[in-house]
Amino acid sequence: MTASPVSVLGLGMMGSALAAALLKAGHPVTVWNRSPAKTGPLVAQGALPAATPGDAVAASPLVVVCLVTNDAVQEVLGTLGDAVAGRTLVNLTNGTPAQARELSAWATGHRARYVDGGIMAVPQMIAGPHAYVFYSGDDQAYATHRATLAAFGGTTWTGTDPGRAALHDLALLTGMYGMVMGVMQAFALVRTEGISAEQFSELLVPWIGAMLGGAPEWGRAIDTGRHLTDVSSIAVNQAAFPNFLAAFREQGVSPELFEPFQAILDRAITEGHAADGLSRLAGLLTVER
Ligand code: FVH
Repeated sequence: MTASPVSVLGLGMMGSALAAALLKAGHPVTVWNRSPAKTGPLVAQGALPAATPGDAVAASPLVVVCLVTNDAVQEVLGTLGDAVAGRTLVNLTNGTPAQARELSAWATGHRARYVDGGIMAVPQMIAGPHAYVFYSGDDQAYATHRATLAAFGGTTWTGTDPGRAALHDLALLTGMYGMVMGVMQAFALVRTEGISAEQFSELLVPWIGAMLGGAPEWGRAIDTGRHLTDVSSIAVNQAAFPNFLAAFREQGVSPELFEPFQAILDRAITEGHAADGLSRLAGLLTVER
């Protein structure tokens, strides 16, 4: 059976990796990029270049979009109008749940099917064993094209609400950025005394891994609303935290990433949660919308 044609809009680092994976899986691939020079390497691998986004969309029933931001996606899709009718758009651009829902409504209004996605991989990981993508939106379109999308890596369906994939993507990346902030602060701190960051990472990696092992327990506490702890209370953390901010200042390291954490620990105490574990913070972070 011939593999079905796919068009890819956007040949940045990620879009190029996606197009290459589709070619490798045997699909006829049409590519479009705002700066045409980026089509060169893909054309050398067998892709067909499209002069306009409209030409690319006309070439395939499945159109994968991977641009820098949602604004860029809106700009490009806005030029297409009804040319998208009958097509399935799979948008793998980073965005918010609300943006995904808006694009889905736009696609429906133009008689296209919409699937949103969140890529859990860097370009070099695409088509490898550890890459996967969250998907949400039109379940029939997803079912039709799932085997094709598997060229990128694992496929994880998160539901028919188009915003669900972005929510999962952003939540996982939020955990990652929290880790990046802590790791960079730790490196900045040890470097003030001439300790090698690479050497220190040998202590940091197992420590963070061990601490992260507590996540399921925090999750259980958050789900059940039972935050009382005999391990590490908010009171003990709030009492110790000024030492961190003081040490950062003494050592010549900016406290700007960590001051907000002191603020929320202080609020937790003020609001009567001294005896609770850190799992209580998730609830305190929930605000009206
Ligand atoms: N790279 C990564 O590690 C992450 C992994 C997880 C997913 N992200 C998201 O993927 C989207 C694309 O990221 P990227 O790495 O491909 O980004 P760039 O290499 O910077 O390529 C950006 C492409 O967007 C095109 N573009 C920008 N503005 C416009 C516009 N106004 N109209 C049309 N196209 C536009 C750009 O075109 P050009 O500059 O080459 O002409 C590139 O094709 C992103 O959401 C990540 O968060 C990647």
